[in-house]
Amino acid sequence: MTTAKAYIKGSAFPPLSEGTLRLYSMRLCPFAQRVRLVLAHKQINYETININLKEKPEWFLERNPSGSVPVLEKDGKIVYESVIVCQYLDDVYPQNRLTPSDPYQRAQDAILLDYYSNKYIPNFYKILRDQKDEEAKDTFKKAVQKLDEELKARGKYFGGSQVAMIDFLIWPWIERFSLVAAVFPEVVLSKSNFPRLFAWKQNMMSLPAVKGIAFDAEFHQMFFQKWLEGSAEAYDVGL
Ligand code: GSH
Repeated sequence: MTTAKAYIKGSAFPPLSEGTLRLYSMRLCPFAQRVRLVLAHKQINYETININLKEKPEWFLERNPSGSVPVLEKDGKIVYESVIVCQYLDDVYPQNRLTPSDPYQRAQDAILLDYYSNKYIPNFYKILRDQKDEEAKDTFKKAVQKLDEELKARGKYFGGSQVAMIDFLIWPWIERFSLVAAVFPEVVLSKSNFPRLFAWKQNMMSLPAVKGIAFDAEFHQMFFQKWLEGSAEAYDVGL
């Protein structure tokens, strides 16, 4: 749920009923968004408990000692780390399967995800923190080019003709792309700069799972500003 206020340190544990699947999340967290996309795509019912990540409730830290969202809980079983949670959901709820059955394709997707996790995501944040970080900008631009290039061989989606897990794992930082483009205009995600990635973005935005939970650029900007300032208010922005 994107309209529920975050639970903060000292708040009582919200009772969890038997058989209910619960996601500990944060409304603007891109890692949690990966899980929300998979849940939406697979049409799985769940409840959301948003967490104030500046002042975390004790019961949240008991569930994931590293203190990060997303965390999944059901009937005493707890799973965290976004990629692991997404994979777990695809294994437990086989409808609308997202993981390729071909081991070679799975390996190719894992290689792309590894590249994305090491070259794109960290530099995305480095650029936002320091617009003059030329090394970050250079690596980030190469990563965007690489995504565009990959789509030449892969097709409409990174998953080929159908959306796959790799698409949902990549999506959240493309939804937030305008944050970086605003300070690094060379990478504006236009049809002329990165035609395939641009088309992919349009294709993704037409999917019900993506449409249902996307925030617009202004909203991301509003959250990001407060987050950079280290404000505890970031987590309830817009509510
Ligand atoms: N590797 C983790 C994953 O993939 O789930 C990263 C998750 C992550 O960094 N989540 C952020 C978080 O919980 C919010 S977007 N930060 C709070 C903290 O680490 O203290």
